[in-house]
Order: sequence, then C-alpha cells, then structure tokens
Amino acid sequence: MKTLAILNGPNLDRLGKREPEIYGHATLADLEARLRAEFEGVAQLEFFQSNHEGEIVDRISALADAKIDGLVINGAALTHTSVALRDALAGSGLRAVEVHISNIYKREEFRQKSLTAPACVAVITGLGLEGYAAAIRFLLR
Ligand code: CA2
Repeated sequence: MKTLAILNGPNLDRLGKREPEIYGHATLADLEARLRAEFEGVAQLEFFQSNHEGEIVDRISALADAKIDGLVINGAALTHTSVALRDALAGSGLRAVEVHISNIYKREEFRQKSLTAPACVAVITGLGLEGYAAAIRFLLR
C-alpha cells in the first residue's frame, strides 16, 4: 500500500470555524475523516498541520528520508511567501501536488503567485476540499 502525506500550513487549523464563505463549513478533522474513509485499504495517509514554517520544512525532510510515495500540500499563506518551503519541496525528491481550497486566481493579487508550485508536479485550486481527494487519486495512479 502506498503512503502519502497531507500537509496543511498556517491557520488551516481554523478551517470551518471562520470565513465559511471562502473555505466552507468542514473542519480539518472532518477533512481527515473524509479522506481516511475514502482511501481506507487503498493508501496509508499521514496528516500534519502546523502554523510554523520551520516545522513544515522539518516534516518534509523527514518524509523525504522516509521515502514516502507522495505529498499533498496546502502551504496556505506560505505558498505566496516561503522560499524555504519551495526549497524543501524541490530538494525532497518527493512527488508533491499543491492544493488550495479556494481559487487563488479569483482572489487578491498577492495570492495569485505561488512560490511553491514550481516544486510540485501539479496544482489544484478552487475545488474546495475535493481538491485533496483529487490530488490523492492522482498520486496513487
Ligand atoms: O485556498 C486555500 O486553500 C489557501 O491556501 C488558504 C490560505 C490562504 O492564505 C491561501 O492564499 C489560499 C489561508 C488558510 C487559512 O484558512 C482559514 C480558514 C478558516 C478561518 C481562518 C483561516
């Protein structure tokens, strides 16, 4: 069975608690439960969320050393700012799919640039939480 990691960046622990008009009503725990149910017996899923850039960088390094089969990453605001996150992804050798719940291209200009996308094989943006499942399906192919 393949092992995939799902990494979520800053403030995504607040999912479902504020701004439902942008991010919906489901919480991060709901997302994890949905994905575990959908991929039970198909993939081993490891979930990690942090509000701290360095912790996410450290986790990517550990996942690279563990040679997992792929990574789904919603870097949240770090997507638009973090060279460290981009370098961690690029140096990891992992197949990563970047996911955004909202369509970043319909939002403020500062969200329309992703520093991390060039270090990923694909970007899914605007499919809501379904984007995570779509990314996992792709990585399992
Ligand atoms: O659309 C996405 O998934 C984003 O990655 C979400 C980030 C944002 O900075 C990106 O531009 C796009 C924000 C995550 C914060 O999510 C919250 C959810 C509920 C309440 C507060 C924050």
